[in-house]
Amino acid sequence: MERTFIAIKPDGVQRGLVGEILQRFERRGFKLVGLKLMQVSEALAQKHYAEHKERPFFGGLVAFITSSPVVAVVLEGKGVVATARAMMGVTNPLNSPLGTIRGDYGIDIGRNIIHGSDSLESAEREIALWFAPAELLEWQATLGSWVY
Ligand code: FUP
Repeated sequence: MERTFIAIKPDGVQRGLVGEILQRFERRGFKLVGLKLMQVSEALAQKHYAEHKERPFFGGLVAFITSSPVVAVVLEGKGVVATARAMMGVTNPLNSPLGTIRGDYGIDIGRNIIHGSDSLESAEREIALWFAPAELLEWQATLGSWVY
């Protein structure tokens, strides 16, 4: 089953949006397979955002993501990479439709609340970067499910 990596950034954690954001994904039908509150190291931040290392905002981005705890999440489900991105909105919250996470809760591109993998390849890379294999749980809902 497809998996994606999500991070609720320091602004999302500090503003008390963790429960709200996780609830949206859970209600959509996606399954939590990894979840942890963590302090991001400089090294992890630089690896995660390596594609942006020549951009002028790189230093600020690394400083922001390492500034206070982040909630790291792995979600599983049909089409989860693209659907989680659609649920987040676009990079700039001001251009994100109402009803999306960034569109409902953000106004600044540098404080856009959430990260989500942008492709299957990114998801694979980011999950391996942020989680040890033993932190990803295989489990079945014992009450059965009407999602599938
Ligand atoms: P996204 O995939 O939507 O998270 O966006 P990007 O990978 O393009 O950018 C990563 C992060 O860099 C964004 F979440 C916010 C930040 N950023 C800026 O601060 N300024 C920019 O002009 C572009 C991105």
